[in-house]
Amino acid sequence: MGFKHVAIIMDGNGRWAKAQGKIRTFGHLQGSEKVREIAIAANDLGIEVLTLYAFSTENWKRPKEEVDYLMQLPDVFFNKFLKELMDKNIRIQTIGELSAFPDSTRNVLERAIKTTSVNTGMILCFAMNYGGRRELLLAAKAYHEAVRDGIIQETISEADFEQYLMTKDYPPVDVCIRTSGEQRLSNFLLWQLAYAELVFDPIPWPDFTAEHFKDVVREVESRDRRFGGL
Ligand code: V0D
Repeated sequence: MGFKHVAIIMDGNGRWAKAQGKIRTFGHLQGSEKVREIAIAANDLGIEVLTLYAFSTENWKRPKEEVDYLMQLPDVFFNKFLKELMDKNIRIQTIGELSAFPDSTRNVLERAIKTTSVNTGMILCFAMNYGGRRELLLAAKAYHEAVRDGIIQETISEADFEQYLMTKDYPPVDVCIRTSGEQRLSNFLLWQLAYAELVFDPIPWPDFTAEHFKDVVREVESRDRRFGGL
């Protein structure tokens, strides 16, 4: 039984570029090419949902030029890859608060979500202006309002509470991979990673390959089978 939901913290793009004397945005562009490659590999493996940490609630603190560059990456990405996503039957979705993005970025995202909504295969979910604590705070607020308005009973069950998370329509996260060696969650999917396998891989995201990704996922699946079940 293969994994249904894989999450990735795509770290190391800026450092990778700097290490070869290039500017950070060159690493981001290279990183977006890897999104395509790894999404296709995940689709090949039969994964149902691939959630990628593309932009955190902390990323607004980066220099304006870098943020501006990142804001147009979705457009560059879809101009190059939308046709291939359609061919592979892949659906684009997002988690996070899109309202904070410029209209131009939001329009691109909304168009891509709509265009690919006819597809029935893997969901490629971009976490955009996403933070795990923010998600939990918004869920707590919505949960409170639903109890207050008598929409749900105050049973405080985990299953009920999960319905207020941004990932409510997705299967549980089986594994989270962080590239480039840092061993932290950095506010990604805090609730969802409670039981997930964690992989901290030293390879920076722009050097990650489809073959390596498949090896990592298969290795963790066998780890999970040996220690997880009854
Ligand atoms: C930069 C590595 C694709 C991480 C990957 C706006 C840092 C490349 C997208 C993308 C980013 C997002 C949504 C979408 C289609 C594509 C992307 C950002 C950064 C932040 F619908 N790559 N990518 N978005 N990087």
